[in-house]
Amino acid sequence: MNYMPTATTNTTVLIREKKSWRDALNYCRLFHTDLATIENQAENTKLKQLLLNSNVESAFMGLYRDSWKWSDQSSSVFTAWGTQEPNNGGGGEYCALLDLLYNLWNDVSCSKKLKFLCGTAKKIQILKINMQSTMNLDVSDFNSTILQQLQQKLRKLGLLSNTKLTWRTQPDGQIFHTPNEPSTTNDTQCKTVT
Ligand SMILES: [Ca+2]
Repeated sequence: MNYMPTATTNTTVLIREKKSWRDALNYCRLFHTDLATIENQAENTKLKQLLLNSNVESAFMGLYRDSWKWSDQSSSVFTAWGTQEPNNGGGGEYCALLDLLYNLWNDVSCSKKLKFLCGTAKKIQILKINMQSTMNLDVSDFNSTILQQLQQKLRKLGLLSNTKLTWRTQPDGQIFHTPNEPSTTNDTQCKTVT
């Protein structure tokens, strides 16, 4: 089996239920991946737009101190603090907020109950498989059976139970390709999504 390069895509969801930063973190880790990380201007703009479209003024993200770091261990150095922020107002502002009203990041008390942004990391891995058959069968008829067996085998090797395994359709619309005779090998691909 050939392991192809993996790709990671991130999505961010807004949770409207108000929670303290710590409770928000627990919620995100339970139902998503972590509190959201904002790593560049494009993401910052996208998330501000998400709040705007959702009619939500502000929301917690994963940034906290001391010193400032992201809850998902991201090493991102991007920041978009307001000019007077982070000001640690009153000496107890240890969690970061994306604030649409003032168009900035602000440090606020972690015990404040606020809406929050959860990030979900989706990891995609593409596997290329060579199959050999002693019989002259059209494997297309058995693709779901083969996929089930493959999933069982990969589970035994440590595949996570929330991983979805699917065949990858080739640009020509086919899943399986038969190479030129005399080889009986079928070359195909499937992908796993965690
Ligand atoms: Ca502040």
